Amino acid sequence: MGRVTDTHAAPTPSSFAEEFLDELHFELGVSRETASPTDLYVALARAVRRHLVEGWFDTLSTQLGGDSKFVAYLSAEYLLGRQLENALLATGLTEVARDALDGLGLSLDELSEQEVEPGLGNGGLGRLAACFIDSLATMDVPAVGYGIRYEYGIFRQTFVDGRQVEQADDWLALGSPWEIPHPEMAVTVGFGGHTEEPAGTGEGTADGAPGPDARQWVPGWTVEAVPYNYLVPGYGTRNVNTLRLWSARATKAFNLEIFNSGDYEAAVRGQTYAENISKVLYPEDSTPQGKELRLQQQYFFVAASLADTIARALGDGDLHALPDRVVFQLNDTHPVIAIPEMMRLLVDVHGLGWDEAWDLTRRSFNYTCHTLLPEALEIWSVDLLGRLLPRHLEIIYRINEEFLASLRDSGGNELQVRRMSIIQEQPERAVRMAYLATVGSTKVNGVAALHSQLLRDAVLHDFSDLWPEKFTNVTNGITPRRFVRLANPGLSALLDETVGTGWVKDLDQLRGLEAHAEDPEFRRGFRDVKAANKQRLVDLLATRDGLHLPTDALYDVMVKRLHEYKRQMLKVLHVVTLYDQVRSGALDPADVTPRVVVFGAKAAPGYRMAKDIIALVNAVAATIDADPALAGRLQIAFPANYNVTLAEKLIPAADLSEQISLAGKEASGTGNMKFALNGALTIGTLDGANVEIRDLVGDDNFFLFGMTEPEAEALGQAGYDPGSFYEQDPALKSAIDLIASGAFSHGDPTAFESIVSDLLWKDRFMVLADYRAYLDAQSRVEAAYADPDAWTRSAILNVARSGFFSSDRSIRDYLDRIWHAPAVPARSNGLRD
Ligand code: TH1
Repeated sequence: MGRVTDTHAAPTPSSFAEEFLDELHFELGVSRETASPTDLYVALARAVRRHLVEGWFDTLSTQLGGDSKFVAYLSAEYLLGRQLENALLATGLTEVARDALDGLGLSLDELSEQEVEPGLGNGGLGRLAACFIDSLATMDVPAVGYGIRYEYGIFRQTFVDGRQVEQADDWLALGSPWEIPHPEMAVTVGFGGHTEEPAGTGEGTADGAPGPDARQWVPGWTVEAVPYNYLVPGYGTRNVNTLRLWSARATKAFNLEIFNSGDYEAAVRGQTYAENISKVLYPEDSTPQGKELRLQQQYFFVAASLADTIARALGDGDLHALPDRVVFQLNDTHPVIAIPEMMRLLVDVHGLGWDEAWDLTRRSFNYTCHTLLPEALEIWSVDLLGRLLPRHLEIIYRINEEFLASLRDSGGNELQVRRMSIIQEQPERAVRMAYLATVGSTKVNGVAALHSQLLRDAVLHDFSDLWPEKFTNVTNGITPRRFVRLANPGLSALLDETVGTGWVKDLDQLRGLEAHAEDPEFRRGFRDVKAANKQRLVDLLATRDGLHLPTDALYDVMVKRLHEYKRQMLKVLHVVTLYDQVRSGALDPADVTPRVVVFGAKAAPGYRMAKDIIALVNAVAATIDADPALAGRLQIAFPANYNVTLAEKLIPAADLSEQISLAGKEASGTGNMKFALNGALTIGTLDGANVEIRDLVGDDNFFLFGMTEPEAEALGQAGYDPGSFYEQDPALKSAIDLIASGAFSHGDPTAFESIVSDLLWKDRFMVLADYRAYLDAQSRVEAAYADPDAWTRSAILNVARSGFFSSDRSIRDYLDRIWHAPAVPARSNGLRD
C-alpha cells in the first residue's frame, strides 16, 4: 500500500505535516527548499482537500442510494471567495494545520494569503449563490450547484490617475487545487443548425418511434462541456455537496487535416471559438449584456447541467418521477433557457407528449427574480435565438401560443394578452425571459419583502393577478460561517463566551446577546473587538494600498458595485459638503467627527457614468488629503479591487454601513446584512432588505432617511426637477458648484461635467431630492457616535437581532415554500472499510 491518508484517525499535526509534504514532494514535485510560496499554498490546499473527500463520497452514495429529492441550483455566477480557510473550518483542521506548519517553520496565515479568490461572479447575485450552497451543505440538503468555470473571473481593478483600469483576472494561472476535472464525463452541447421532421428511428419512445410533438434538431456545431467538481463542505456535518462548473472544450481538438496542410491558424480557429464560451465572466452587474456570447454561455451551462441532472435524478428510471426527484432553481433569468431545453429533452429526445412534458417541466422549475430595474430584465431577440437555438425558439413560440390561448379562453382581453405575451413585438421581436420563467415555473420569488411586493404590484403584476399563489418571497441571507466565524474571529470568540458556540449553525441564538447589551464589561469587550478589527484593517490597507489611516475614527463604509441607483454620489456629496463647509469657515474642523469614509466599488467596464464617479471619488480623496484644513478629521479611503477577500476585512471594522439606494431600486442588498451582523449601524433608505433590518434591529438602532418607494414614484410621476432642489438648498448648491469649479480636478471645470450636468438635469435616481434628509441623518449619526456607550449598545443590538439574515434561514424558507426537499444526512460508508 502506498502512502494513503488514513482519514479515519483524527489527524495530528505530525500526520498532517506528512500529508502536506507528500503533496509538495510527490504531487507538485518540489522540495521544501525550492518551493515557492504558491507551491506551499497549493500543497496545503491539497492536503486539506483530502479530508473532504471521504465525506463527499459518503454524501454522494447516501444521496444517490435513496430516492431523495435534490435541489439543482442553476446560476451563471458563484462569487466564492477564498476556499482554504473555509475548508479548514469545515474539517476542524485549522489548529492542526497551524501547528503542523509551525513545526516546519511555515505560517498558516502567510500561506493563506497566497490564495487568489475565484471571482466567478459580479456582486450580490453571485455571492448569494455561494452563501446558499454553503447553507445547503451545512443543512444536509441534497443539492448541486451548477455554473460556469470562467477562465477569467471578474476583472481586477486598478486606478490610473484615479480612473478605473481593468486587468484580466487570471485566477487559474498558479494552479487550482480546489477543483477536480472530469474530462471523461464531458457532455456535448449543440448550437445553430436547423430543425426537421424526426426520423422514425430516433431515441424516441420505447418502441423507437418519435413522439407526436417531436421535432429533430440538427445542430450546426457542437462544443463539449467538461465538468469540474468543487467540494462544498457543510459546517459541523459529514455532508459535503458538489458545485459543478462547466468548461468549454472544442469537440475536435483541432482539425488535423488543415493543420497538416500547414494552415495552423485555421486549424485552431474553430477551437478558439468554441473555447471562448467559458473564457470570461460578463462584468455587468444588474444589466445584462445583450451579446451572442452571453446567450451561448447560458445555453452551454444549462444544457450540460440538465443532461447531468436527469442522469443523476433518474438514471434509467421513470421520467414521470422527475418533479419528485429534482427541483431546479433559476437564479435570475440567466439560466431560463433551461425551460425550453427541458421541453426539448422530454418531447424530442424522450418522446413524451407536449402536455405531459409541460406539466413535468412546470412542476420542476422555480424562478428567483433579483431586480426591478427595467433595463435589467433580459430579452433575447427572436433573430438571435432562432439562429443559435432554432428548436428552442419553436418551443418558446408554442409555449407562448398555448399560454395566450388559455388567457383568451379565460376571458383575457387583447390588451392584456399583448402585455403578457412572452414575445415582445416592439422595438424588435424578442423573448422576455422573465415572462418565460414565470409561465414555466411553479413558484416565483423576490429576494426581500418589499421587492417581492413590488414584483407583484408592478413588474409581474398581470401574472400575479392570474396566479396569485405562484408568487412568494424569500428574503436573502448570508452565511455566518464566512461572514462572522471566519471574517470576525474577535467577535466570534466573544459570542462563543457569551451565548455558546451554537450560533454558527443557529444564528437566532444571537438573541441571547440582548441581555448583555447593558453590561459594561460586555460592552467593553465588544468595543475592543471593533477597535482590533479597525487596527487589522488599517494595517492591511497600509501594506495593500499604501494608505495611512487613523484607527480612532468613525469608519463609514460603502462597498458594493458602482451603480447610479446605489447612489455613491450621495455619499460623495456628503463628503464634499463637509469639506466645503470647513474651507469656507462655516464649520470648525474641531466640530467634525473624525471619520474615515471607505469606498469599495467596481464599475462595469462600459459604464461611463460609473467610471466617472470612481474618478470623482478618487479626486475628492486626493484633494482632501492634500488640504491641511481637515487633516486627521476626514479622509476617504478607496482601496482598488474590492472583492470578497477585502470585504472580510472591511466589514468587521465598520461602524456605519451605507445602504442609501433610491427606495424601490435595490432588490435586497446583502452587504447591508453583513454589516449589521458585524455590529455596524445602518444609515439607509426604506429599500430592499433595509426595511426588514430596521424592523428587526429597531428604529432607534438604525438611521433612516429619504423618500419611501411610493413617494419616489409619485415624485417621478409629477415630473422630477433636480434643479429646483439645487436652487433651494445653499449647501447642496455650493457642493455641486465646488465640483463644477474644478476644485477637485486641478482647476479643470470640464473634468466632472458629465456628472454635474446629469445631476442637475436628469438625476434619474433622485440624489438631490434625498440630499437634505441624508445630511440630517448624518448629523444624527455624529450625535449618536459622540456617546460611545449608547452607540455600542445599538451595535450589540444590531448583532443580537440579525440572526434572521442567516442564509440558513433563507434556505429553510426555500425548502418550506418552494423546494420541499428533505434533508438527508450523509451516512458513513467507510472509504476504506
Ligand atoms: C443583485 C441585486 O441588485 C441585489 O439587490 C440583490 O441583493 C442581489 O442580486 C442578490 O439577490 C443583482 N445582481 C444582478 C446581476 C445581474 C443581473 C441582475 C442582477 S440583480 C447580471
